[in-house]
Amino acid sequence: MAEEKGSPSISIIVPTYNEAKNVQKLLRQVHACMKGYPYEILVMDDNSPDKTAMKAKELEKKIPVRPIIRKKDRGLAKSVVDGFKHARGNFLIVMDADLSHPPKVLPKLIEKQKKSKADIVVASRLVPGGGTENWPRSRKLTSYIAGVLARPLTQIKDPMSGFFLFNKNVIRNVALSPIGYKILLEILVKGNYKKAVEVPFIFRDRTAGQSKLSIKTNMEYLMHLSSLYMHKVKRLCPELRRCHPES
Ligand SMILES: Nc1nc2c(ncn2[C@@H]2O[C@H](COP(=O)(O)OP(=O)(O)OP(=O)(O)O)[C@@H](O)[C@H]2O)c(=O)[nH]1
Ligand SMILES: [Mg+2]
Repeated sequence: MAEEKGSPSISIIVPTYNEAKNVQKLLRQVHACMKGYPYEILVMDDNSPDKTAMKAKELEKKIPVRPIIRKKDRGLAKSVVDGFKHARGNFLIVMDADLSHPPKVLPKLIEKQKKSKADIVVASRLVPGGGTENWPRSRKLTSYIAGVLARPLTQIKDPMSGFFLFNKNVIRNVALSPIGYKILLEILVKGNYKKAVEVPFIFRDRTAGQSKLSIKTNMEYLMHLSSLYMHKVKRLCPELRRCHPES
């Protein structure tokens, strides 16, 4: 990826599974919103049967997109972490493919980082101006409970967001062991950074394709949460770390 003078390069990482109906629309919108920024998009596809990666590849000549097909160790957070390894940018952005994360927020994340010099900028549903559109009460409740359970781990109001930007140095030499969906929470708990900030955005429900959220996702979240609490406790108690140095 060509790097323009004075401005860092950005890698946008998009995990996909069966997003053939959304991926080209997303790529076009991202490209329009990223005008003037040196960037690349990595479509991290878990070998979708609907050929999402092929759809992305069709735009390769017009848009700086690299579709990467993954056949092993599938999963949302795992594919995102794999994307971190392939990324060439100094700043990494993670966003969903289903247009729930509006591409017009991308420049806001980038400009906020430049202004605040934050290491992490989270697109947040839970700061003034942010929110969700058309969520049923059950989903609001699950999301609320998930947020409450994570509160002691971070100051960030929306650590469940799947839409965020961070400096690659934050995860340098950090062993990420993602389970399920919530990779931002793991980065906030394990990463090396001084400043994390939030910018508001409205999460819109997908209009095409299907959600991959399931009961299993919620169970995985609880497992993930307990391992992050253990990590935090060991950081605070060196004695425990000496007994269990592996984590
Ligand atoms: N690579 C990969 N991507 C996935 C996997 N599961 C989901 N994704 C992608 O991760 C993003 C978020 O998944 P969604 O199913 O939209 O989850 P959600 O946004 O929490 O739920 P909805 O509001 O129902 O859309 C989308 O871009 C999906 O295509 C997976 O197992 N592997
Ligand atoms: Mg979605």
